Amino acid sequence: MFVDRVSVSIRAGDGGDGALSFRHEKFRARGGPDGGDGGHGGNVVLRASRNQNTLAAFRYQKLLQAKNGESGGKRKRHGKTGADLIVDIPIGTVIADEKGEVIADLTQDGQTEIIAQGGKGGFGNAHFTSSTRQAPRIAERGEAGNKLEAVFELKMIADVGIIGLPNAGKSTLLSVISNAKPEIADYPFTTLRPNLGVVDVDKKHALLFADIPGLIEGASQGKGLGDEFLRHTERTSVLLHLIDAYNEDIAAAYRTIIKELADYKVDLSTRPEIVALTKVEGLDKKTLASKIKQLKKIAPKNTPVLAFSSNSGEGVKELLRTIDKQVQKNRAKAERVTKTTELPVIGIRPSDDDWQIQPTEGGFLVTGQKIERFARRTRFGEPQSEERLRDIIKKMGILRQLERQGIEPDQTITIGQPAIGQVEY
Ligand SMILES: Nc1nc2c(ncn2[C@@H]2O[C@H](COP(=O)(O)OP(=O)(O)OP(=O)(O)O)[C@@H](O)[C@H]2O)c(=O)[nH]1
Ligand SMILES: [Mg+2]
Repeated sequence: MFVDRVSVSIRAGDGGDGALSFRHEKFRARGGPDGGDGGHGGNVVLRASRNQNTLAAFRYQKLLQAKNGESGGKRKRHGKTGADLIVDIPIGTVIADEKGEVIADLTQDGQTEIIAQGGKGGFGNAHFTSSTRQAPRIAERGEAGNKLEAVFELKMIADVGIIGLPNAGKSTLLSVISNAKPEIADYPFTTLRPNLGVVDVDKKHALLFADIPGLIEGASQGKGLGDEFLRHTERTSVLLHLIDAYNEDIAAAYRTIIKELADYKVDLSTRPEIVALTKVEGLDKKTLASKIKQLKKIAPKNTPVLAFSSNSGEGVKELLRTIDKQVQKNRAKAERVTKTTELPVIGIRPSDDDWQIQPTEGGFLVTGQKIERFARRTRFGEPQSEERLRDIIKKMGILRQLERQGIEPDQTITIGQPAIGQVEY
């Protein structure tokens, strides 16, 4: 199991401001209010996709930002809604907030989750006309979109484990079929830690390959680099066993690895395997055919035995096709066995409507998601806007509580910490 972990900044779009404007009419000094509403900000949406296998993309794209809504205009013109940002992530990605609390856990292909909500657009003053208020000077500010610092974590299980003796050409294969750039050299134990690579089999799907450090005889007793790395292949669908075609005794090479697989703490020698000879670009057909025949004899029945060259590219496509077929077959089998999927863990967030009050020097401090949201939409200093906020404070039942706690006529109500704004009681 590999753990891929990235931290990502997430910014939903801000809502556009509502417009404050009055109609201009030819024969009237001042027409009615016609300020349009601001557009809503876009959401940041995560979507689980089977086409994504790693979080590698987020090492380069650390900021996920949806579009802001546009401001409203004259003549009741609505501001344009900000587009959502839809981000594909691998199935099985767990998303946590800065405190480490899990906020989403995407377990199924196509499942989506709004991870950051766009801010609502502010109402323009046209919205606030009423029989008693014919020239409203209230226009709301757009709400800020949600912002958060998130950690994406993916526990990855490779589909294919590339194994073999040192120098077999494992890393070279990974480098030609995937986006990985492993170190390659003509001495043993070049690879000291597994390399991962995503291989696009076709436009629709990709496979995750793990290039495992070379094994030698006695690896299970700690020889060479030991066999600890085989743990990464415990749950792979297929083992791709590579053998250097120029090895003097390919049968012995094959058996050495199989023995080490058998001696690993769980017997891996019975796992589905594909055997492939490497570096075959210079071999004549006859020699190659006899080598393949030799391996077919000793490998378990129905084990595909192929040959390819990373240098010339011959046989690579067919190898990938064979691997893909095997992976799909084994996956289908595995799915039938483990139908008991775990329940997704979704963090419980406090209700938006909650609010708290506490006394301050000149009055009271009110905090809470919803009330703070309204405060952010308010243009402080505009009497009518403040009046409206006071109305909301009353409607939410906050005022009653303030009165119970003994708010005095000359005191102020501060909203948010740090303060977003203040209104008089
Ligand atoms: N001629 C030829 N040489 C190859 C081919 N593939 C790999 N090689 C060479 O074989 C040597 C070993 O390749 P690596 O990919 O590093 O082998 P490895 O199996 O990853 O080796 P370790 O990491 O040490 O276990 C390098 O010198 C490669 O250039 C091939 O298709 N043809
Ligand atoms: Mg290597």
